[in-house]
Amino acid sequence: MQTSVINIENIRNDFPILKRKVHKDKPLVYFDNAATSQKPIQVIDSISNYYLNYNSNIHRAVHELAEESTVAYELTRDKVAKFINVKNREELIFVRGTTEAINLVAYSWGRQNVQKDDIVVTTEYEHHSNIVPWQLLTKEKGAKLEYIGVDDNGELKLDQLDAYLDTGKVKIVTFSQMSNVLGTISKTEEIIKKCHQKGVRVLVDGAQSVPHLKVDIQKLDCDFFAFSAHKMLGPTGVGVLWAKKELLENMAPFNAGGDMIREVHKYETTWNDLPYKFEAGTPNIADVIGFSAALDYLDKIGMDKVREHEIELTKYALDKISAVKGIVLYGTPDITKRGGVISFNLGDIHPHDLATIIDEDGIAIRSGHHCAQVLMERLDVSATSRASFYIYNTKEEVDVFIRSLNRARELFRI
Ligand code: C6P
Repeated sequence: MQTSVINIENIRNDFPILKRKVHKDKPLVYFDNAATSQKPIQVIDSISNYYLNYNSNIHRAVHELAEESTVAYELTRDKVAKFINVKNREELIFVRGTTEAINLVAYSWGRQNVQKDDIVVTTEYEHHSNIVPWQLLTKEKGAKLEYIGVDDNGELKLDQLDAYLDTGKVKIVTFSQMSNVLGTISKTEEIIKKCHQKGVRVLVDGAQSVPHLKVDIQKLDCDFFAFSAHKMLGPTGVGVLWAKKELLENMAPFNAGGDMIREVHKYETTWNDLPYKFEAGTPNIADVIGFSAALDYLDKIGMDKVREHEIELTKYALDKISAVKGIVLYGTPDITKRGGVISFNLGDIHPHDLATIIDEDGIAIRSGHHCAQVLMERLDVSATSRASFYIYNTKEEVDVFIRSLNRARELFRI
């Protein structure tokens, strides 16, 4: 059950859900990790331990439980800082997920900094979360939203970025470090450098990259970075926005209410210090604490090994799936330029039909537009099927998947 890199058997023992059967007697093959990953027992235990033993609100009371929960919540912030190499912990804001992080930037930074006729640049392979907030902003401001195109290999056409930057009107460039459909890994550092040479801000959507690659914020030197805990063994409802301190200090709050204030008077309020200025109301305490255990888990394996394992598994899967009659694959065949995500179509089987058939064999994949309809238009398809891997997936599971695809192919006489 090994790849050459990590001991998957030990890892799988930590994930109770992987022992369950679906459709009565079929072992679960979970290939929908780009949507959300499974959770190890360490994460589940840490959340129940919080509720069983020290459930209480944070940053408010002085009693022992409140002290314990505040310490545990703030410890996660320190761990996130270490995990993605952030220097100042106060630059890390807990939000509900990548979607909320991007909305926060579009709302708070965008409304102050983007004006009529300015340009916001995104890409054709963005998730809707990195398109719609910018549509709202640019429409409101009379600004323009432009797209960096995707070439036939599934890579960004960076000459188009150069052309946009040359107009002198671009205020922010926002793109995902790894596409959730094609798996393409963006040339992140190159894009950031190009933008900064022209004084343009950069937001990186790390929803698909942080779970699978070693990310170093200080090295990247972007301006904003967003990701979600639930795609990296953590609970749902927790995400992180990192932003440079001077930007956060000059931005207006996103949500207003408790904890984000210093003083409230009848008609005036002053804001709390960072990061609390952007964490209004009682946060998702239990799940932030659970996220700590997820970070420990990944740290223990090592992100280099996570990546190596996925390269080996994806290469194996690409070799096998390419041989399936009628298969159409999207994205680059160059394994060094992509993550563990394989989008495909099989003959003229609708992806939802295909996903339903292979689900009968216990295989969970995603089908549809993957919240990336702009990319679907670019690929000239209405939908694709998508298999996405993580640390607990095996070559044996890939074999089951390929057998199931061939069963579907035979059913449809392809
Ligand atoms: N993509 C997928 O199946 P949230 O839902 O806020 O945690 O993450 C949104 C998001 C933003 N950017 C990228 C690149 C993403 O992949 C996602 C989530 C999932 O592809 C669910 S739609």
